[in-house]
Amino acid sequence: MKAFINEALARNEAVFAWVHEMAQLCRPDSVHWCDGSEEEKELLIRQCLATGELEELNQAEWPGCHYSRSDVNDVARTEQLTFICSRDKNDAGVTNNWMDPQEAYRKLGEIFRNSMRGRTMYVIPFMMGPPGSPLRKIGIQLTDSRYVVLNMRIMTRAGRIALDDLGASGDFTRCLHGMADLNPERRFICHFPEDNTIWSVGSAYGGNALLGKKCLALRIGSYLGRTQGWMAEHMLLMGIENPQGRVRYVTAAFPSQCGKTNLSMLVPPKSLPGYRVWTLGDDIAWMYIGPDGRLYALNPETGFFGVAPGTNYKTNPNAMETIRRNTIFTNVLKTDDGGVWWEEMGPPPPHGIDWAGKDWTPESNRPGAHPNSRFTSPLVQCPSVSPEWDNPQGVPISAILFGARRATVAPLICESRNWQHGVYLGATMASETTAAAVGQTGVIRRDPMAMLPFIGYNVGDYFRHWLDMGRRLRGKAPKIFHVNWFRRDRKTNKFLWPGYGENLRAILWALERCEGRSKAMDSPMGFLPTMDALNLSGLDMPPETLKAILEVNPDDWDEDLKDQRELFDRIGDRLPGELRQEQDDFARRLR
Ligand code: OXD
Ligand code: MN
Repeated sequence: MKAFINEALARNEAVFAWVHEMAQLCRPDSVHWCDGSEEEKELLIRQCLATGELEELNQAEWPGCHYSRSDVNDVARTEQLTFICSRDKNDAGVTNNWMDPQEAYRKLGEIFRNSMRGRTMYVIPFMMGPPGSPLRKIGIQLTDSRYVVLNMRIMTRAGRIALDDLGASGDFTRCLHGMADLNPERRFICHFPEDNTIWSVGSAYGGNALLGKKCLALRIGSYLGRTQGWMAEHMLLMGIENPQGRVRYVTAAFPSQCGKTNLSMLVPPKSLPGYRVWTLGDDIAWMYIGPDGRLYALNPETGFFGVAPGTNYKTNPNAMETIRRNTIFTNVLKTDDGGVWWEEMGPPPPHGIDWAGKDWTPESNRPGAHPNSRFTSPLVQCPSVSPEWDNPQGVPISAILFGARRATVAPLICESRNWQHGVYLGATMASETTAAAVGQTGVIRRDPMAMLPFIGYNVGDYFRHWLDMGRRLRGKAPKIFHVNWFRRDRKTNKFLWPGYGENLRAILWALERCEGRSKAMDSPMGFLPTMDALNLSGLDMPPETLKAILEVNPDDWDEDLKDQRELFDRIGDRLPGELRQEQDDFARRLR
């Protein structure tokens, strides 16, 4: 290891100087440079088992898997403590919390000061995006959490590979992370887009602490994407192979916990023989315009940080297979035989230790797993992993889906009239909130492009960037659709659409539309499948139900339009006029 460090430091003055400066601030007892080797992983795991940071699972049943329980106050993203620290407040925009950069460095600096005494500071060089990709980015994360190191090793290309790629360059994202005392009062996740820097303190939760993910790949990524002409989006990436063997690629943006992981690993229903889904990513897509003028996408990550509850062999068999090995389970229930369990996984065990470390039985009357409990698993373990998953060029995109969780209002699927209208549909997305972020669940909030908590700059400028990308794609832009798998019956409140594998039916219609095939009818919101256009073979769906799922009811939209207008008004003068125009046109069509 020594040789590796010396080599790296001899080559890169900027890395050395920065690590030194941060170590002076945090004062760890020692500094460990992560090389990404298997020996290093074994060592970290042994140490974690000794300190209790990880618990052993039954290695015969769950080979290479470990269990982690977080602090009970540290179980989800904390959006209220997440800041964009641009020099000008207006550059953060109305959807972000803002802190003056100097103030943020000072405030967090005080919390970081001496906070690693008695601990080791790990230096994790990591790469987002496949080696050789025009979009790949290098980050270096400093952290005093071994759990974070082990997770980063799954979620990113971590270690030597990243430092080698960086060479002598100073072009890397400076990611400082520290647990401090895990006190929510002293927890801040700050992004300094103009400095390509992230400081996160007081949390070890994935979305707050694995800085390659939301912080770099989305917030800093979206900022870099705008300045460099590409896009960082909260989207899954999947391939759909038809019975003739042709694969087309789709990205889909859904808010957290709305089924991106399930959709990306979808197993086609038996009644759609010959189709196959290929998984490339379940959370983040980076997109750029390729040499042929088309939009290409790649997944910057190498793993899944998926929501456990609700995952089972019916809802997502590919995820269940993926997580059988080399997985870190966080805040699920640990069974007495060294296994794991969560709500809806299958029959509950008679007894276990719950996510908060307490005895649990099915009679306990509270969840055994935290609703935002997670698995961290390598992407390559997924049975449906696409052979293209680490193609440095990415894959060409045929369709973009914007999806929301809405009990009413939005139809199963709706095709936008053109790119600009599609951007409007994305910009005005709204969804019911979930447990992925601290706060009330189940309330409707506007979540533009499912990026509300992740846009690293002014949302008005973000919309402008989307419109500009469409212009640059000049007729080669993918078609944009809005989807909603979560519509409910007005009377019974039951879901109208079966979801999961059956969602493929809506996507197949979208892909046919991309090729100018299949039938559609006009509606105020956009084009809907005609009653006979969706392939519903083998699905027992009464026509009334289908009609209810596809309904666009002007009365329902009144409230929503008001709320959309409020968002647009709040955005103010950075809102592109084109979107206001689209909104007016929509209102007119509804009337
Ligand atoms: C996630 C999230 O973890 O969106 O992917 O919260
Ligand atoms: Mn996400």
